[in-house]
Amino acid sequence: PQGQNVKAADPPPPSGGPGSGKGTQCERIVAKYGLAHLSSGDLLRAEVASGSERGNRLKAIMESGELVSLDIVLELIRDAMLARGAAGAKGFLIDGYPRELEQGVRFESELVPCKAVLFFDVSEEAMQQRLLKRGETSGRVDDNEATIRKRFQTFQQLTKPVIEHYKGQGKVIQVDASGSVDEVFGQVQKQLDALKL
Ligand code: B4P
Repeated sequence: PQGQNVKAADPPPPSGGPGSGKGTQCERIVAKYGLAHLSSGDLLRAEVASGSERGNRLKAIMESGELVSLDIVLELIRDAMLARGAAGAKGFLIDGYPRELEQGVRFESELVPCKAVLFFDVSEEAMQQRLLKRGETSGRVDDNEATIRKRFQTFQQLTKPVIEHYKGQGKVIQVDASGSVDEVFGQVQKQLDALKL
């Protein structure tokens, strides 16, 4: 399999609907636990910002609220893990991935098994409010009402089954993400401390 030389410790990939606060929590987690943070969304946005032809195609897909192709995301993540692993990362926190079951299956068979999956659970109403608030200043092509609706559908159809899959393996750490950033991080710390990363 490709990428067998990724040697760093198993990643706990965070999941959660769009606007659940995963990116926000990841920043705090890496600061405390010394993991390398890779966000599939950030990697994709960097590709878009490069102005490449592939980036332009990705931008259109992200604007529509759908998922970009499996192979492109896996390749971006693999390259980033190899780069960060070579730089001595002790483990990876992979943010926004896997977003469909096949992504998780291929990640674990081609790269490395994951240790845990963080799921930030919060209502669609709260997620929508957060995303619309961010949209006032973010300039992101997907922080608008129509795209947010589509992102929620994508989450229900494709990403929810990922959580069920990992629940079946006993790997899901579920966090109530309805509170403030500090309250949510308090719960995250309790759970991650128990994992002894
Ligand atoms: P992402 O970049 O993952 O976007 P996101 O779901 O909005 O999460 P993000 O981490 O940015 O926001 P957060 O919830 O922390 O994906 C964007 C698009 O890229 C996807 O739609 C898809 O097209 C593509 N993509 C990404 N990964 C992919 C993959 N694996 N496969 C295929 N396609 C992929 O924060 C949202 C807002 O809430 C922020 O403004 C934050 O400040 C606020 N907030 C956070 N916590 C809060 C709290 N506790 N209280 C109040 N506000 C809070």
